[in-house]
Amino acid sequence: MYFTGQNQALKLTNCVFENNRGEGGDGGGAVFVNGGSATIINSHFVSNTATNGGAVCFNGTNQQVTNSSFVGNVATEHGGAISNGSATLQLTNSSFQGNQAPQGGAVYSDYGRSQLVNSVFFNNGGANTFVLEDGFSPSLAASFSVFESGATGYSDAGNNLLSTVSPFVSATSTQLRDCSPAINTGSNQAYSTANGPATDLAGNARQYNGGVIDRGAYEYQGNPTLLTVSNPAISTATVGQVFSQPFTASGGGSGQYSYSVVSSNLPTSLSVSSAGVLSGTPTQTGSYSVLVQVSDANGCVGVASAAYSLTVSNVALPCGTVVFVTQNGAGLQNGSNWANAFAGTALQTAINTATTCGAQVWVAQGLYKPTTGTNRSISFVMKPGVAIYGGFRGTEGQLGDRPTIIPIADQPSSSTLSGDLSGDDGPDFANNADNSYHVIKNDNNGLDNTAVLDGFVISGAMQMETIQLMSGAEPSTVLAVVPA
Ligand SMILES: [Ca+2]
Ligand SMILES: [Ca+2]
Repeated sequence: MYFTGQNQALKLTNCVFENNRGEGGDGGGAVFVNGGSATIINSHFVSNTATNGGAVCFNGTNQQVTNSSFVGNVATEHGGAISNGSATLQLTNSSFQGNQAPQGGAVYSDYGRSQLVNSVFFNNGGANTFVLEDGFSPSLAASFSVFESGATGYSDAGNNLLSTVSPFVSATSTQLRDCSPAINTGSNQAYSTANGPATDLAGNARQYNGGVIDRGAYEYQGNPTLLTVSNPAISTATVGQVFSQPFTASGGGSGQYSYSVVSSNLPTSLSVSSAGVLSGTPTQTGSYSVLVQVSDANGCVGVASAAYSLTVSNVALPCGTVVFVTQNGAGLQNGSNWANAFAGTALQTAINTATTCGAQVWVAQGLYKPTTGTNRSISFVMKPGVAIYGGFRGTEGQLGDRPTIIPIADQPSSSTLSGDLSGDDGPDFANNADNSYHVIKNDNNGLDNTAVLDGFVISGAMQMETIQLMSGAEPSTVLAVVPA
């Protein structure tokens, strides 16, 4: 069908366009609107082919497509289902499946501005689903719609869903399957604003039992079997203690649930089993999150409505507890003894873990740096009430068992705090440009003589700066080399 005419309008309703072909430079395998405004309602476009706009090519002013379905249309250049060069295109409650084009499997815009609402797209080319031509400021804003995972080219105007499995009953129909995420998740208000008709593409009432409208061209007739996942109620864990909490699925079709992780920053010590249990013995503190999905034997998938958050903390230590650190760490790396010492990269964590009521941090011989990265501004920070002792062999049971510390010989058993972050310092302090400004920096952090550093070699700090020396009430500015 070809339609042109400035300030003229066309309305198509209850039509099927099947196996039409439009060849040549412009396009529209089924419908070519070359000027004017078209309204397409409750229509079905199947297996049409064109150069641009396998089913429909819009060039004109204001276009509307509502309750319509596009399946298996092909463009040899742009827009497998629709090529839009019109001023505005409002797509409401429409479904797109298996449309193909080199650019824009579902919709291509060369300068058109499109709005999608309550619509469903699956298997239209993933990242190629929507293509907007650069340089003509086209736009394509979507809300209350469903896309296959990986679809790009649209701007998210809110309430969109991604699906890894088809929301449709088959590859050739855009009817919704019984567990489709499109069921009862549309916007009644948006449909009303678009003046949508009272019946869907199949002639059924658009709001089944008067409820929430579905996304797509068809309203599901019945009660859906949606799968959902609930996160565990407990959201805290302790370093070194066994943790086990289940995710809980409900709904869906038949068969056994199988759980998997959508996204996660969990440490390797914690994992989610296919039975939906998050378990393990955490070895480090931190805040973690994991988003879990569940599938059933019918291939229905439900994703938790939000990621599960887990905070892992150290057990609160009694006063006077010793926290142990070795260069490589050991065991659970929670600092409880030499066999479970914190790693050297967690020395600051160990200091932070120590309670301020007479705690000690025992550090074995080895090399310790303020950061494993390159930030020269990071330094070790001491803490009031915490004594930090170095020079241990890593086996001692008493403070007095340490090897004799002889500072003047510069050789205790060498727990070295080094600012040489790259490990490349040479003779005459060569290669110091990467070194920490301060290996230890206590900047007005409330220390008193209960904060002790005992038995360390401190080396490799590199800082030239102007500081203000506090001298009574009269600060004076001097240039000084600030020590490590
Ligand atoms: Ca519904
Ligand atoms: Ca260096």
